[in-house]
Amino acid sequence: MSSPDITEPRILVLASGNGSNLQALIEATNSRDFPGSIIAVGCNQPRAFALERAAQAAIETFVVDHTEFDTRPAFEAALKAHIDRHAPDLIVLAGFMRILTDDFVRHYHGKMLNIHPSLLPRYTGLNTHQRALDAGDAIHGVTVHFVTENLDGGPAVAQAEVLIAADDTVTTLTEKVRVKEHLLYPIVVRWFCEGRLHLDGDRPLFDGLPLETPTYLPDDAG
Ligand code: NHR
Ligand code: GAR
Repeated sequence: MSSPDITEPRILVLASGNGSNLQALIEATNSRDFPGSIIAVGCNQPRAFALERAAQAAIETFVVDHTEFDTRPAFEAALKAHIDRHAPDLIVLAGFMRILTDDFVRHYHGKMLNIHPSLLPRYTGLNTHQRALDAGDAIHGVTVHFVTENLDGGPAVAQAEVLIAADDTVTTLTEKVRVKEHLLYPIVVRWFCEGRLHLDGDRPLFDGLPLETPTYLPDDAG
């Protein structure tokens, strides 16, 4: 048995709800060859199921309830104190539902990833599945991107697509996209932990080379 690598990247996950993406990351990082570990999970919702998933996996948790703060900066100062106490190398937003201020995001520049349920730049913001259906799109999907001041507009790292069927509803489409999220996020987090993925200003680099187009996992379902 080899001893754990003390330089292993420290991953901190922020979530607000169910935490199925957190679960996928817990399972991936539990694999003995994963080059990083989840050292803490933070939530803004005291009742988020993500907290139970973390506790089940013996991962430290913290809650910063945004309703207890008068302003976004006050909420974020408390959040930042918790995050910095854990000294993470990477912050992973996994269904985290609070918009973050420019100052907060700049403080973690190049160290924060988000998974967004659309093929960005299409459908920034909320209700992405409904909007893709309303638009009559044939293809939908998910994007992992670096978080910047530009809401859902930070540099994309990877995307996975799903085909929209004529009988898809928000429920079925959400589920199809969720399956891809659980595949894609651990892959990108692994790249980051392996030191293959960097943000150079506003340009993502993969193995030191500009990542011009996001890696694309085609849908095999249709
Ligand atoms: N912050 C910055 N600066 N940049 C990004 O790219 C961010 C971010 C914070 C969160 C996730 C994002 C998504 O993937 C994310 C990306 C919440 C909202 C939102 O409107 C929008 C985008 C995202 C997350 N939140 C409402 C708010 O007032 C609250 C909504 C609710 O609680 O249900 O913060 O989609
Ligand atoms: C995921 O689909 C994620 O892409 C989306 O919320 C879901 C969280 O699910 N994120 C956003 O909409 C961010 N605004 P989970 O809690 O089961 O991982």
